[in-house]
Amino acid sequence: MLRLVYFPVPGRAEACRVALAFSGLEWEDVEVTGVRFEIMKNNGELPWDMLPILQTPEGTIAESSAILRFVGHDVGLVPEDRFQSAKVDEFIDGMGPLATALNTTFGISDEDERIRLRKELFSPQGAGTKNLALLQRKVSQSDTGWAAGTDEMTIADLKLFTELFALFSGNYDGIEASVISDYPQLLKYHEKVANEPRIKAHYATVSPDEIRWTFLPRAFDNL
Ligand SMILES: N[C@@H](CCC(=O)N[C@@H](CS)C(=O)NCC(=O)O)C(=O)O
Repeated sequence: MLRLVYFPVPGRAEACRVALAFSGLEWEDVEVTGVRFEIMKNNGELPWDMLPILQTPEGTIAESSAILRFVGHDVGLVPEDRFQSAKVDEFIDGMGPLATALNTTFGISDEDERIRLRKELFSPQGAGTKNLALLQRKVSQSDTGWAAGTDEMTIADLKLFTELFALFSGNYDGIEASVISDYPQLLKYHEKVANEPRIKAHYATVSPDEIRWTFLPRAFDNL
């Protein structure tokens, strides 16, 4: 039995959740509060003091990308070809700066300041804007339309799709959904992934007023 432990939001666990859902393996989606997180941290249950973690019969795996690679092998979302597999890893590692840019706003408890910082991130010179432009360039350069230029959808697509578009769900105050309308190639990519049959089936029961609305086909049509 596998147990994926994270907070009750998509965040860094969503790609792993999707891969686990595809896997047919027996697994449990364990959503914890901040209090429970602190208890787990103080008990030494978190290898790197952070979530998500995946608890397996052999021990705990931390780091969302490591978990994603671990599960991805079981579901055919990691190419067998070594070059393609390396390109998938390259893409996943290359997404790091976007997460880092946002991390600077997470610990800010002053709401006005947090919103100001996030708006700055997506201002013309902001780090968020720079990263969205870079990601748009990457997907535009892909011959196949999949993030890492692979023949089929991979874990790089699960990570890009869930982590990028979740930013515009309204869960992050100061980040407006309209930001993404400046990136037509990212919106095209959104439709490719959202309409991939396994992804579409996975989110089929999500309604437009739920936090995962950004993963639905045509989610951004009315911007
Ligand atoms: N590099 C890690 C980052 C994980 C991370 O930032 N986790 C955050 C939640 S999204 C966390 O546990 N924050 C609690 C804290 O830092 O106290 C990964 O990708 O798994």
